[in-house]
Amino acid sequence: MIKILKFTAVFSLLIAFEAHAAVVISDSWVRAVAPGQSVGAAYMTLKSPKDSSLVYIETPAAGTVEIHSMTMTNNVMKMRKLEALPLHAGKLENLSPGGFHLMLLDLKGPLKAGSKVAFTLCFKDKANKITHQEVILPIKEAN
Ligand SMILES: [Cu+2]
Repeated sequence: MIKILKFTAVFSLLIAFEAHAAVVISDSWVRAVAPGQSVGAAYMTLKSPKDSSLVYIETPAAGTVEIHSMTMTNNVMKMRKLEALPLHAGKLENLSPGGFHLMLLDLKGPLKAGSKVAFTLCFKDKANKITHQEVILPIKEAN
């Protein structure tokens, strides 16, 4: 079963983590997935105040989350797994359809538009310090 947080829980999570928020996360969403499918994708824009990398992602909605890039070679779409997504200080890094994305593998259930999914993002800075950030992503139909 996918863990769906109610509005009140979302609100208190936002307040609890705001003080530690190092990376600004915006335009974040999860693509709705029909029942029976085991793979999904999540998108967001990340802006880190300092050089760091997105190194690990976790969600109760999926068994594994991978960072993927997507490229077109001879009209063939290719996805590649990245060990980390580098973030440059003050620059927007866009994860969007057709480009970088978070690949959700081994989905625990259908992802229904209108619901929400919690994610934990782990960032590593140049001094190898790891920080975690919680985000709640809305599930939307791709358009
Ligand atoms: Cu992918």
